[in-house]
Amino acid sequence: MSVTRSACPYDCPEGCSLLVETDGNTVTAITGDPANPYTNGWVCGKMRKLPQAIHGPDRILTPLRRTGPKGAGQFAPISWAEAVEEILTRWKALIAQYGAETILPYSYAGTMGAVHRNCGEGFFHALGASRLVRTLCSSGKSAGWQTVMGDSCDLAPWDLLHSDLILLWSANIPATRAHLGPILRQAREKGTKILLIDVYENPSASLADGTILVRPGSDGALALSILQVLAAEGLTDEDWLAAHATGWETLKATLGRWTPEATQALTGLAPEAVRSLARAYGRAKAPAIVLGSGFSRSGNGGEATRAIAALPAAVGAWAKRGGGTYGVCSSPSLVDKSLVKLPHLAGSTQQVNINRLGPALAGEDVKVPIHSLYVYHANPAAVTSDQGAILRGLAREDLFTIVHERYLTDTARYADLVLPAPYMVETADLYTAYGYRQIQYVDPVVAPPGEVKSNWEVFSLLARALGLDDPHFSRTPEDLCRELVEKSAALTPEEKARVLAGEPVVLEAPFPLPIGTADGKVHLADPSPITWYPPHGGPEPFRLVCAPAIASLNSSFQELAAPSLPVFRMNAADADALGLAHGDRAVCANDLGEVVCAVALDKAVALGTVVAEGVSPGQGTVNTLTHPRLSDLGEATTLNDNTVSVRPAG
Ligand SMILES: Nc1nc2c(c(=O)[nH]1)N[C@H]1C(S)=C(S)[C@@H](COP(=O)(O)OP(=O)(O)OC[C@H]3O[C@@H](n4cnc5c(=O)[nH]c(N)nc54)[C@H](O)[C@@H]3O)O[C@H]1N2
Ligand SMILES: Nc1nc2c(c(=O)[nH]1)N[C@H]1C(S)=C(S)[C@@H](COP(=O)(O)OP(=O)(O)OC[C@H]3O[C@@H](n4cnc5c(=O)[nH]c(N)nc54)[C@H](O)[C@@H]3O)O[C@H]1N2
Ligand SMILES: [Mo]
Repeated sequence: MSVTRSACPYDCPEGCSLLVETDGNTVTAITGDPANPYTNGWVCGKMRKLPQAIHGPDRILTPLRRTGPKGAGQFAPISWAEAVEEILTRWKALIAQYGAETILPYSYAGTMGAVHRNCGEGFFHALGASRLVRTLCSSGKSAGWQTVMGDSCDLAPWDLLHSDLILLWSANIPATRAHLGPILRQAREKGTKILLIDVYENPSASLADGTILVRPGSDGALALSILQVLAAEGLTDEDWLAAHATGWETLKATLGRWTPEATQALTGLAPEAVRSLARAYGRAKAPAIVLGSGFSRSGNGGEATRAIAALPAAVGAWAKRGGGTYGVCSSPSLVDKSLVKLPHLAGSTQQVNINRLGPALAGEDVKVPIHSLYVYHANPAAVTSDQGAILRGLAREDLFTIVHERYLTDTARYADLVLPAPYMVETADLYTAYGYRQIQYVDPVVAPPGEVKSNWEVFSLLARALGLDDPHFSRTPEDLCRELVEKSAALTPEEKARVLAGEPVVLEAPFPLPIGTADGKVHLADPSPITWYPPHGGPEPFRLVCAPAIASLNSSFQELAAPSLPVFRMNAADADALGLAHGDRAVCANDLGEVVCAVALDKAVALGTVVAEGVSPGQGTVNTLTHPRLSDLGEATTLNDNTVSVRPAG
């Protein structure tokens, strides 16, 4: 038995450092590495189960060619030479007919490694393919934050030990920030008050003193009401605002519109509840907001982020240790990923927004029609909005689809060619966490099984086959990681040496945190005073929200799950009015389609709201009901901004 250091590759703020136990060929256990003080020797249940996935019976081990109808999942093994030859022949013919923009790469966050996540971008730039605008997750939040705070980063998780009031705002700690749990418990033991602000009583409620249930899409209005009360009751820090903010007087002049009475119909909150929340926030010594992303996946998500970002400024929280926000931008870029993404090779090719794959495959949004789709470390048939449109697109006979995957995902089932992909223990890469300032280089722990090739290996192979002779494509991931570390402007020579020796390196957040705007000030009215406007919404009576599940990560870990009906949570009074009891089957519907689900009533949910935790495999999942509309700022997903009707299943 041997134990080797590795790192979690998944798209999760925790960025855990791992110890991987093997018997030489087989991974027998995965635990947390105590050398990373935040991971602190333990990892989530998903990661502990990963060895079963790595050595699972359904793992794809060779390239596969489709032998049945698209979507049927019938394939026969072929060699890499045959797979590359087929890609070359089909792409050359398509490029001759339509130009290289007819090829659309589709990738998101199956792996967060600096090399394997980003290397396809360089390849597709060199090829001249269409460009994917990757705004599937929290770009609305980032864009809203940027207008107020510029490139500012926020607190380190352990800084919250200095806070005396923590608002868990649209964040599911046990699911997506598990290592914050012990910190929050410790803070609470010292007397810190913790409140959850969400559309349902997510598992974070167990860490909080109370839950405030808001209507989806109303968070910006709630934040403006808090600002209104703070200003009206003299709870703002005028000295800090005068020295460190611009636009406060302009914003303040608009706040009369946002009294708790005026926003009650939007948020569903009694004015007194908002006043007492505002007073608690205004009187706290060092209030912190742990800000998740769910609220921002909305047509008004960018503006809502601006309103929430104004709160710590209004009370001067950034000047107090433990005051401010955690979870917005928790790490500056520690390495320059353009070394892998090669933006200098990008031409002015057409762009396709990642959220609009369905429309793009139907010929909308594009000048050059898409006739080939190359999917790697993403599962759009499951996770991207408007599943119906995506499945119709993937079923097109005139679409040549290649999917680089580890098992037959919903997307891979529609591929013409499937290429076998690795788990992180089989590759070298450099990981930078996004929930705190951490960086770790990892070597492979075991050899890849069968004919498995990493993202980098496949793109190098295709680059050579296509005659893209840039010497970049002959490099190795190890060599690229070394250069990324050596050229880092954020690390000291000593830190670089530790990273290159394979140690997890964790950095502190400076105090006070520098404000990352050009003038070093928080912008409260630039380009316009912060406001609230309605989300996209829709005509159906219930608002549908997607929330993370504890046992899966988007569609990752589905390889370990048994197929099941999607579970939709509702408010008990709403369910009662529809004649629905806990566990009943119901149909949720809107103009995009219908989903049969099991209704759960065992957790409090805001009135008029339906919550779908996780993404279930197969057709007719929650993303059947999510529109491919974009957010106000950042062109982001609006996954949480849809309406549905609900009826008992007949
Ligand atoms: N176990 C697990 N871990 C994960 C993931 C997972 O799916 N499962 N996903 C990973 C990824 S890709 C990401 S981006 C992060 C996400 O991590 P977070 O940012 O913490 O999670 P979100 O998906 O944004 O959802 C958090 C909460 O937002 C709430 N919410 C939705 N709409 C609204 C609203 O309008 N207002 C309010 N106040 N709350 C709302 C949901 O009910 C949910 O409880 O976690 C990562 N880690
Ligand atoms: N309904 C609903 N929809 C959602 C969400 C939700 O909570 N609910 N979450 C949204 C969010 S926040 C995000 S970020 C997106 C995430 O969307 P995606 O980035 O598509 O994430 P996953 O569903 O985790 O799928 C990643 C796939 O990459 C594969 N993979 C992993 N490592 C590698 C590798 O090294 N190489 C290759 N080729 N493949 C690899 C995995 O097997 C997996 O199938 O989903 C969004 N969609
Ligand atoms: Mo995400």
